[in-house]
Amino acid sequence: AVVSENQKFSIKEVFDTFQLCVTENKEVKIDQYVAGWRGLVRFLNSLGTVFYFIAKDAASKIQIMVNYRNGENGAQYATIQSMVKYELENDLVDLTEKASFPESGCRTLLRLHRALHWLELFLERLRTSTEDDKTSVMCSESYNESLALFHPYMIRKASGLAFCTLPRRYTFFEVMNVGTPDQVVAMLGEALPLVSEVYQLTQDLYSKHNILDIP
Ligand code: 1PW
Repeated sequence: AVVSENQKFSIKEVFDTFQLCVTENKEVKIDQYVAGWRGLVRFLNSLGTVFYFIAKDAASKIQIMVNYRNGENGAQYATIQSMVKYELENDLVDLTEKASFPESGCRTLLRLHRALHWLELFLERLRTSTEDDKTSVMCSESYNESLALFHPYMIRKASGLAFCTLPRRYTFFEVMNVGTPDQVVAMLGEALPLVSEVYQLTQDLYSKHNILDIP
């Protein structure tokens, strides 16, 4: 069925897309990964204008990946595994300092990958939270444990300010648009292992090739 653009967003679409990422031999498909991220950016944008700067960076990285997919070597970018192999074998990645390839696929995807870890930690907190827990606290705690470790002071500051504007838990659940709070929690319980698998497969791959620190 054709999904109309103005149909109301549901976070479930995001998780459905991430679920489609993993192939039978445990590779991660870039088209679906990027589609999952597109949904996340829509979600971030629906959280208000302060999230615009966060969404904007993710959106520009999504675009870089889409351009590779549509480019003449697009087939090499079918999965994260094939991309890593292709870019490393052809010396298309700046491994130690920024030089000739400031927008390599490996480097760009690594940024999204790190952000996905934040999302995973945050959603897990959200899932196990109770009514009075503050989304801003859950969000900044998970950020500090993950993505913040890679961000300079100014970005950490700005992110912290953005988190303060997050709606309270109940409203947040409404924006996710999957049903009652109980249904959201149940959905998160099903969806998180999927996000987690995608994260772990990517993490293992990057770790195996020793490219977790691409500048
Ligand atoms: C409500 C929970 C939502 C979680 C979604 C995660 C969105 C992640 C986007 C964070 C971006 C913050 C601002 C941008 C910083 C960039 O400098 C940074 N990008 C990321 C994704 O960390 C690093 O990219 P760069 O500067 O090395 O190209």
